Amino acid sequence: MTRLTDGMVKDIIRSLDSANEMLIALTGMDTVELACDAAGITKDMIDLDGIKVGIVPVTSGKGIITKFSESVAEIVRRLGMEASVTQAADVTGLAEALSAGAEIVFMADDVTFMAINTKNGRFSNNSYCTAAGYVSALKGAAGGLDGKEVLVLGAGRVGAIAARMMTGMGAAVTVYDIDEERARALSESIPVKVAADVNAALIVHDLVLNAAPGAIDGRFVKEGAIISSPGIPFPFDGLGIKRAGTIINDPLDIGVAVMAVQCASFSRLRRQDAAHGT
Ligand code: PYL
Repeated sequence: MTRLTDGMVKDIIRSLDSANEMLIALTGMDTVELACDAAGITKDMIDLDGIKVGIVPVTSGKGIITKFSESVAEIVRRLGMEASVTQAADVTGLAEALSAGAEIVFMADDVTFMAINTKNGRFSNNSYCTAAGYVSALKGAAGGLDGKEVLVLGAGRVGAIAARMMTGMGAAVTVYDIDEERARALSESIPVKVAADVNAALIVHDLVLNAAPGAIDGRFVKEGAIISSPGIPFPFDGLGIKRAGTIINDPLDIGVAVMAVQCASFSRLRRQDAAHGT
């Protein structure tokens, strides 16, 4: 997982409105609808208003990323929840959030980013939720994935989860990873094909979920391709942007929104029977 930097995070808050507009235009869903879809519920099944959320800065490893916690808080506020960043960091910050009655607590070190439901201890993970969010975005932009061919770039945490989800939705998934062994290992646990050459695979796929850290050579992006590409750094050159029909990308928004909705669903669902697979 590529670690965010201060520079990548500094503009998130001011770009949230346009990111939401982009989502509606490209997928037909706003951030709340997409987050619910990814969490396996519908908006009418949950009341997000006023849920108390604490975001606790964590100083371990490479330390605090400027405005990371504030960005998470703002993304969560836009879902209707009442989010605040604790004054203290680490364990003292966790104690502060719990004492303030937080129903959900967000914390991230350099390896794991999670949202914990304090009512029952269940938790959401950023890798799972980012994969689910970007699968929902691709599904929305493509008008469904059942019976469609999808290329997944990267068989790491996000790519492997996304590949598993999309095969479960009836997509014919091909996976490429720079470490072919990792792609092969995945193909032994789920019915995916393995691509040996990234450019040969890109040029024949209309639907792509990019969960790899490297840059993409725009010359091989198929004309009009729909590309769902979480995270940072933004991997497309000018030619890639020109050739693609749709590129869905953000540094943090979708993953955090799915975490918040999924974590809230662990204690707030109106109708337990209707929830399907989260
Ligand atoms: C959650 C992001 C998405 C991509 N990479 C992940 C990352 O950068 N993780 C590190 C987050 C560190 C946060 C720091 C703080 O400010 O509390 N511990």
